[in-house]
Amino acid sequence: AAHAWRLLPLSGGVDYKAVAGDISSIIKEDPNKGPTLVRLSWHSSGTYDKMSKDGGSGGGTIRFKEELAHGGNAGLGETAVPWMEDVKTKYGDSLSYADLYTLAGVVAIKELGGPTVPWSSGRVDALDPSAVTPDGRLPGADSGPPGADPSDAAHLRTIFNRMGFNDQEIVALSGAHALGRCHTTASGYDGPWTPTPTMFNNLYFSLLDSVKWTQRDWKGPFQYEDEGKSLMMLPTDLVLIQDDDFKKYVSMYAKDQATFFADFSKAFNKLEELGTTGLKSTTWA
Ligand code: CCH
Repeated sequence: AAHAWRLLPLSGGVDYKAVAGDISSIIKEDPNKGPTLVRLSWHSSGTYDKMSKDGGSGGGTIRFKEELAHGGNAGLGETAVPWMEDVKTKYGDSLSYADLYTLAGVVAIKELGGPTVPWSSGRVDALDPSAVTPDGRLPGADSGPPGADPSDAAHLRTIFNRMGFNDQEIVALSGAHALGRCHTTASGYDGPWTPTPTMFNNLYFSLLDSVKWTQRDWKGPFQYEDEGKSLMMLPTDLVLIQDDDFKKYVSMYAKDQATFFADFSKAFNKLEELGTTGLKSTTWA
């Protein structure tokens, strides 16, 4: 009995290494789930507004149908959100959805070969959808030729400055499009950005910088394709090489994967902590 405390789980009742292990198993079984979990994690956080100080990952509100109905979240209610339910059930009330969704993103990034992004626990779920922010806070990839609103540099800056990110952080975060793909059943866009969509690397930047991107001729929304017609870019991706202040970071990350990993790690950690209070730095890997 003198040493009974040793049996207590760490960090307020949840063994986050075990939770991370359960998330890893889901990704190992189907690596294509990893990128979608990264998207869940980012969308759960990307609603933050630094002026009104609402939104962000803190309340885990992306689980509510009201938030999943937002245009930018198309597909997540049928994929990443239900994929996390068994993990949530296993740990019960001691694990918040808000912690689970943010942890899923950093676990997926590491599992797919990326950096170990620092992560903190302690988010407390909102109990009802009243904390869901209005639709329109996530970036729109909207179709249109260069310069068309809202697929322009000003749109990206408006959205990301509202969260508190500068040009360099916007470009670093965008490198997550090394992972995954667009689904016609979700956003309406189609295809992967890189030939290795389950590997976290700096290929998004080198492809953006070196490939000749042309408008795809198809019935779907305006998007770009490469000459081989196997890769894609969104109008908002191309903005990163059309705007000189963005482009200098694209060129830098295309040449230097280590700097990309370091900068991405800092920016993603910041993203996952927007709109939170009282977090505790947590060893998860
Ligand atoms: Fe993204 N993203 N994203 N994205 N995104 C899509 C998919 C992924 C935009 C639009 C889209 C970030 C920034 C932007 C991921 C991570 C990040 C899709 C396809 C669209 C559209 C969704 C579908 O059809 O399934 C736009 C616009 C921006 C503007 O900045 C940032 C920042 C991140 C993370 C840090 C990942 C990962 C995916 C792949 C998801 C999957 O299911 O494969």
